[in-house]
Amino acid sequence: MMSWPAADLPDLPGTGPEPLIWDTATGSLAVAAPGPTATLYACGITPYDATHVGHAATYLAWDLLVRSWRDAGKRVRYVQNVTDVDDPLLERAARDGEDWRDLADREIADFRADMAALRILPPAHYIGAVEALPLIETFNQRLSERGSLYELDGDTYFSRAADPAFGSVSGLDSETMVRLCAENGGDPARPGKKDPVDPLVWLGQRPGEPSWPSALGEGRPGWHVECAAIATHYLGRTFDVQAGGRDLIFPHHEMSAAHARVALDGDGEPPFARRYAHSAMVRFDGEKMSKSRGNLVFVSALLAAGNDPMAIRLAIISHHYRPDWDWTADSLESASSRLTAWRTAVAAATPAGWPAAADGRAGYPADGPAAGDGAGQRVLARMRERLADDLDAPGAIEVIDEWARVAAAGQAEGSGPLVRAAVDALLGIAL
Ligand code: 5CA
Ligand code: ZN
Repeated sequence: MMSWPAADLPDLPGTGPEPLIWDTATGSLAVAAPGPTATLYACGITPYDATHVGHAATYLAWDLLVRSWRDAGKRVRYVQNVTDVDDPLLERAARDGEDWRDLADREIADFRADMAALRILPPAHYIGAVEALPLIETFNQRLSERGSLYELDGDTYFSRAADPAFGSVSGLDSETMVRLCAENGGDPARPGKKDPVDPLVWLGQRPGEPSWPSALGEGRPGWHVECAAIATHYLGRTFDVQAGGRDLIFPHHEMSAAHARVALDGDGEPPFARRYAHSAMVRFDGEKMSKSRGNLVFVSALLAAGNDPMAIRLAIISHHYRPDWDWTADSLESASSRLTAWRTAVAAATPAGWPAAADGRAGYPADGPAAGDGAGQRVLARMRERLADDLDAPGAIEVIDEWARVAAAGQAEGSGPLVRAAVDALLGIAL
């Protein structure tokens, strides 16, 4: 599936420190990707409603991680899926009398436009569940060969008992697991299951619903196996970071990891992700912003109302990605005034005759004049340090705020171009 266009990433002098990220599985701060190539799988949208601020916040968090990795001199392999066949999408299409494919195509196109407007760097592989059906089939065959699947009235379940390490991502007790399954697409109360939390890997054909042939019978894929198959196919049996909103910790990421551990042999280390990164839930009117609750603030609506996409981006990343937070009506106003202050400061600290940036590019020449850059170099070093420390964007923003006050008073002469490039490359904000 087509990804979206990448914003330019200006070159910065030197390289940043090794990025650390909070790992849910170990409950500790850890090196996000130890090698020269960082591999990331971020769970993508289920395309039945437009991108809301919560989605944007989650994808912005991983965008900051990608930017920090690139700044640390790493190559990045980033994969994201699209759950383009699943219950909520089919239900919405049926409710509105629309073909599910048309609904998905439209929402995916809108999502791409929103991601590009917010300058979120695209994944190299953007993969839909439907196009991944052959991978899912192969993956399910492996699960089947390992005796981890069982049939129940035409549907096929994965037995959690097949994975001795089950629970190692979320660390939850059984009661909580059962509750979260019920809340997140599972069917713990269905009679005949070996264990209430066992997830579907293949759903037998239902009247009026799409289906595909499989060795498990005509049907459609389960949710967790979709991500397990796509992630390990494109990134290898073991990869660096599995990322998603914290509502995906259980059952989704636990189940995908369990599937992979059972289906695949480790390559000297356990299959699936080395680290599990989870972002906060953004609330609106005191409740998690969600399609099912309907309390949504759409990115496209904010853009259509004439808001500067950079103000939307700044409003979101001024919250750290881990603690839950509330989107409020005045979020954009304060981001806009901060943006104006930064732009004024950059202008004040840019030498006369500095070439105007073309097409919004920050254009700091890597071999450019270093004179007068002392303040800029200090800002860059501090921003890098903040962002490599569990994506502390609010900390990095504070560094720019301080610099902007000094620069606006004419006391950071010459540092404008470097700060502008740093804000662009590390925070994704074009000034
Ligand atoms: N397709 C699956 C993942 S494979 C899915 O969860 N899709 S989604 O459209 O429901 O969510 C897409 C991403 O946005 C997920 O990482 C989810 O955790 C995140 N997300 C959903 N609601 C919020 C919210 N209110 N705040 C922050 N992130 C959210
Ligand atoms: Zn997923």
